[in-house]
Amino acid sequence: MYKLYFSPGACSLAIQVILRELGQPFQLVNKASVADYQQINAVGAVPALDIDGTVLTEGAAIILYLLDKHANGLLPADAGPRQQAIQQLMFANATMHPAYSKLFFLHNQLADGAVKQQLLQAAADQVCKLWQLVETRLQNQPYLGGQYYSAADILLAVYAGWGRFFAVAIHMGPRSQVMLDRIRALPSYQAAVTAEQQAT
Ligand SMILES: N[C@@H](CCC(=O)N[C@@H](CS)C(=O)NCC(=O)O)C(=O)O
Repeated sequence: MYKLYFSPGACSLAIQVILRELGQPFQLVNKASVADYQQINAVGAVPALDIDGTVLTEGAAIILYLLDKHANGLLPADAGPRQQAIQQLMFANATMHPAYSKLFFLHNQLADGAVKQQLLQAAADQVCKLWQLVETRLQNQPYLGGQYYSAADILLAVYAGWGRFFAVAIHMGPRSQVMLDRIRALPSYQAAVTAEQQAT
């Protein structure tokens, strides 16, 4: 059985949602409950997915592994749509996530004051530009990949919740809001949030 290492509200939530979408049983382990988590993932980050003693790390790699292994509608099989879905997944994981990570870094490292606020605003402006790209992408389709939601939409729904930690405005357009609301309303998403609360 899969064992998913998570931190509440972190990007590991998306992995849990995907495991539920795939109908796969798993055990949740809060990173905070592990004495030496670096033995699990030397980087120290979640998610990490233990498969019978073999640990996978890096969220996008874990997602691609799971979507290749289990039948699903989240990753198309045909080369063209598959490339697009992977591109959107990487946009979320390797572009949007690091943009939010800058906010966390500044928030944690800098003393409160004008400089901190200025840098947080600059980082938030970058995040807003990326949400504008999402909004443009959703001009003629409800989800990043088209008519159906994909792993990228699930990741974005998790990241979108992070803005509340910072005293800066992060604007998302109306189409993005609709997409995010739909993803957050998925039974898999709702169950994942509840499971994290119960496991914490
Ligand atoms: N490139 C990694 C980044 C993962 C990451 O930044 N995870 C955050 C939570 S969203 C984390 O664990 N941060 C705490 C830490 O790095 O110690 C991935 O995609 O899995």
